[in-house]
Amino acid sequence: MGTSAGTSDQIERLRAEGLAALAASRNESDLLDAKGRFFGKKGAISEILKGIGSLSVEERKVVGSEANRARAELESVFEERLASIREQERVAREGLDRLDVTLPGRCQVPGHRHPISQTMADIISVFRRLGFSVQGGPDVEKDYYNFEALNFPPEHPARDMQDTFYVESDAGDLVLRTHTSPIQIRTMERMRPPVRIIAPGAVYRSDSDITHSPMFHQVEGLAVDRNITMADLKGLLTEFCRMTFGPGKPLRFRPSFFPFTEPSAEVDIQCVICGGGGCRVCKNSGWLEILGAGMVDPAVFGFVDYDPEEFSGFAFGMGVERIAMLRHGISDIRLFFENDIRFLSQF
Ligand code: FA5
Repeated sequence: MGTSAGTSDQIERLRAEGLAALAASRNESDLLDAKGRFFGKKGAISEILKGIGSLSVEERKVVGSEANRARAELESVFEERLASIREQERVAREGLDRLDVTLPGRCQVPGHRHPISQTMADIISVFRRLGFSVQGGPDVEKDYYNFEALNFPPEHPARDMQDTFYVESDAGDLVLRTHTSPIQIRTMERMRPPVRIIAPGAVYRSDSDITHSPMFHQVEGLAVDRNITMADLKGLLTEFCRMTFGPGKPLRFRPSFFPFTEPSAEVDIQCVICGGGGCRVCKNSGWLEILGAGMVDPAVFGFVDYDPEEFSGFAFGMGVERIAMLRHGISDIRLFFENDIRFLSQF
């Protein structure tokens, strides 16, 4: 061993290296390794203490106290680091494995049908009880069924009221159907009178505000037989409203125009949001339009080879969202499609 000054420098260097090794340790074994090298039983500082006997009494005091101080400091940093590494490991381990049996369970909230599906099912059930069967058709429809066979000639302005997505294809022009009325044609092509059908489904238009959605649902109705009159239509729709909304909800028939019915009507129900006094939803009119209807135009019978001298019929197409809004007092149609669970779970 050299002079005490040289040994002091050596102790200082070992202390600094020891501290750095402890600070760099990432786990218990790194810590033990540092301890072994610098201040464990056979560590460099302990070796210095072992060789202290060869120094003078004065030197022994200085070196002894410096080496002991360095070793004590390293010991205490070692203990701190060991405790903190063990704590980190415990948190990591328990975060994954610990089972706290006192925690409340996570239950699966049972789902249920969307309010529009519920309303649709209820409408279908009412018409089934009234003797109607259910028909379907494609959402992507031929222009022929959506417009032409319903007596909308090409370029007819009535097409503008039902603007939609058009797809040109080799199979002829296709549209996302704008109403469920094409199912009238598809049904009459397949069936001879008497016909009593409803046709529920999604429809698509370039529309969007608090009472209009770009995708919405309709239920179409069609009855064709001998001697069917407008009185049958009025009676059926009045009964439908009584069964759906309960007695005493006023209905209003307004003259209207559809290319495929003559005469045509739009049917309104008194606004249930404001009770008829006028509000944002009914645009201050006190009434909400729920459906279009009319007597099947003889020109439509021409497309499906029914004899208009022999048969007559009525048809209607109702908006399912409007009916759901009225039943539940909902003032904005967009709520149905935002998928906010707080809204949907109320039904
Ligand atoms: C029609 O769609 C006709 N096909 C109805 C019809 C059928 C008439 C059979 C005669 C014979 P209209 O465009 O008015 O008509 O729509 C019918 C109903 O759908 C409306 O009364 C309304 O309740 C609903 N509706 C229309 N556009 C929207 C929309 N963008 N969002 C939500 N509901 C709508």
